[in-house]
Amino acid sequence: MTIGVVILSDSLRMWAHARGYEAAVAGFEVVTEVRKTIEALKNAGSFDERFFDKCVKGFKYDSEIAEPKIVIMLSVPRPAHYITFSVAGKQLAAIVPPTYAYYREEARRVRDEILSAGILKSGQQLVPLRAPLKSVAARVGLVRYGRNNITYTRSRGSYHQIVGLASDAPPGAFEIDPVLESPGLMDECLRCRACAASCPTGAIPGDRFLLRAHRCLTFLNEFPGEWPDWVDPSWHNAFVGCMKCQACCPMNAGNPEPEDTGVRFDEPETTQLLSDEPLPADVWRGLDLKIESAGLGGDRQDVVRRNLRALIKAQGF
Ligand code: B12
Ligand code: SF4
Ligand code: SF4
Repeated sequence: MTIGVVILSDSLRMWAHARGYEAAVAGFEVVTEVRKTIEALKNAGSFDERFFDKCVKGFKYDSEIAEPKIVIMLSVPRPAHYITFSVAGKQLAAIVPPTYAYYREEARRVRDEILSAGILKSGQQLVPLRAPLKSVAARVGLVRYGRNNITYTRSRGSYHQIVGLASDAPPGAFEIDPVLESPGLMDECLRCRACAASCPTGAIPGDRFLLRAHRCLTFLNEFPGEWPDWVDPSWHNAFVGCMKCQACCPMNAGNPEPEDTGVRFDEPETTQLLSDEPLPADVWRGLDLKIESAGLGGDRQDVVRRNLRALIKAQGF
């Protein structure tokens, strides 16, 4: 079965190409197809309840536009970054994996650029898509899944951010092509298991495709709470998130080295962050402002300090 899709109008294609992005446009009904797939997975008991409630239940599969007609899906190349901390006279480059730094800013910037490029007609709206972005992007053929459940493009491997937008621009303004019935796996994954072998937590299963997301380090370190007993302290490898199943992937071999956010914490500041004592509000505010300037907005004090302590211990400082 195929359902209607829209190929890029020439202006969007040229605009995206000039910036090194990839783009696809589809009728909004692709979002309903994704919703059905995720409901079927839920009904089959495929999700850990806690993970589903925190990360999937909230999707509205809609947008601010009452009657959206199309989705515009973009893949924007993103590097990893790092923030520097100072411990015992040594420097620690704490990795911030691709997409975290300046995440919201990137999505806003891309939308604003499309609006000002004159791709849509005057009066046509363009707003964030409130739906599972990988699932939609894979259905419209923009990306393919890796065994690690992260999506890939030919040019940037998995180091890219998916930006999803909805518009009331009529599909007729674009050329039409089929939407994939089911999302595709990269051919390379058929002969490779490097990511599954590198995942410290066993989140990438051998008996099914869907990630056991409640076991993913990222699920643990993006949210508050104690580390579960089964987490080995040596597993932590990033300031937030985890690089293990992307760093080992041959499809990421040509990607650039992590970029410096330019944010540095000197030894007294790092010591304050690492102490067990609650920080006075003004001290935390100063430290948090620095973290925000690395494009990591709104993280809680307990999350930041817990993650940093764990990373420093894992790196043997
Ligand atoms: C919730 C969430 C998480 C959760 C769950 C991750 C997951 N795999 O679902 C946690 C907190 C663990 C997480 C971790 C990470 N995340 Co995250 N996350 C999201 C979020 C908010 C929703 C993802 C989602 O929809 N999950 C629900 C599941 C059901 O969706 P799905 O994996 O697409 O499932 C489909 C497939 O399994 C498919 N399917 C089913 N059976 C089969 C069989 C085959 C063979 C195939 C091919 C497919 C297939 O059907 C499912 C339904 O459509 C999105 C942002 C957004 N708004 O969409 C970012 C997003 C997915 N995350 C992102 C990133 C970067 C990460 C991390 C890499 C961060 C890090 N560690 O550095 C890790 C990757 C972990 C991993 N191995 O997947 C990026 C991914 C970009 C990319 N290149 O794909 C996103 C898209 C944000 C963005 N805008 O760019 N994340
Ligand atoms: S490491 Fe191998 S199996 Fe995993 S996503 Fe990359 S190519 Fe696929
Ligand atoms: S991000 Fe880390 S913990 Fe999560 S699946 Fe990949 S390797 Fe495993």
